[in-house]
Amino acid sequence: MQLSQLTGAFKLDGTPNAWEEFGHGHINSTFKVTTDTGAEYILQKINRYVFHNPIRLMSNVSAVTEYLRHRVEDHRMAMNFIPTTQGLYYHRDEEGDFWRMYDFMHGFCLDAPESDEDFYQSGLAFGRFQALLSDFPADTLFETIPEFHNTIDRYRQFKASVAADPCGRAAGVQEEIRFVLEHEQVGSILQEMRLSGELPLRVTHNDTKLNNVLLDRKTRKSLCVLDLDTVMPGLSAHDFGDSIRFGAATASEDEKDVSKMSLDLHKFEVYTKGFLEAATALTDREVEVLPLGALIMTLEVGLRFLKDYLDGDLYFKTAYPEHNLVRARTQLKLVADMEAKMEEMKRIVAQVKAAVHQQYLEV
Ligand code: GN1
Ligand code: MG
Repeated sequence: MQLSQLTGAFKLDGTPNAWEEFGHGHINSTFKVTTDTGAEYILQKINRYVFHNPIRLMSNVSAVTEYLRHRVEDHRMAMNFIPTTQGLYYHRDEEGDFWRMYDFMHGFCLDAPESDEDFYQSGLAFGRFQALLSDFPADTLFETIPEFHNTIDRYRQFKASVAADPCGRAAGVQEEIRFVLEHEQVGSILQEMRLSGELPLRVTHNDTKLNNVLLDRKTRKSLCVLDLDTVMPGLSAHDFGDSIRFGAATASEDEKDVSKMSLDLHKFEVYTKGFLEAATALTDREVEVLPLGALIMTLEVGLRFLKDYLDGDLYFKTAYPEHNLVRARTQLKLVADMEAKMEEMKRIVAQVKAAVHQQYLEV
């Protein structure tokens, strides 16, 4: 497939005269395209093995970005997708692959925070995303991955894998299985609150890691969040929780020495500050359950790694045979540490909330 053939389908400023592979994403194929007028774009092929319905995915992404674009003061704070000559936000090529284009965004992303300020900026970016979309009708969005954070369903699937034990691995991980099963009740709390309507359905990002935040090159302040493919209806506590699981941990997700894994309460506070300063539309109940969001997201991911280990490593890419088990153990260790620090997390959230409230009164 000639790239020039693809870019011809989109309404661009000028004629493309240069393109190169861009970034290091693991899901979509990405190219940077420049035209003879100097305009710069990103061209991306959507991975259809991961996303089964690219048309509905693009309808989510375009609806959300369009909504955001009308609510930000600087155009660099929202992605801008380019329509095709037919007025669509995707082009389907002869091989059935789906492509999209958007304006190239100047800035940079980090894989890990280099300072408290970086992590604070990440909290601000995801909090702002939450606030800007607080009036967007979340239930009009399509679930790009159905039942993604439905922990009740995740437990059902987990028990089925334990019972089937297709690789004969269950006997070797009894302690981990017991830990997961003992946490079923706490693991289901948010899903039950979602079902009862106690927590509102929000537009959630579902991949709230720092490397999805675009930072300004000069000021290093966060501009916007990228990678909107998993945007769908969900709970604000999930987005907060996944940022904490990943960014406020003292070790990486696949650290083999579990004794190195714990929750860094200072980092927890830094992120909470950014998130709550920006996510001004959350209800009191939503703010109250944020620490629970951190614990439940970590438990959910630990359960998914352990289930995948039992299934024979079908879902997550692994670099060595025990990789999923190692990941599961570090996540479960982090769950245990979060449980021990639950009261402190709650205290920090309440304190930050009061301080943010005070700031607003003083302005
Ligand atoms: C997967 O590949 P990545 O990092 O974008 C997974 C997340 C997990 C994460 C654990 C679509 O995300 O849910 O939290 O691995 N994404 C999907 O590292 O399943
Ligand atoms: Mg991702």
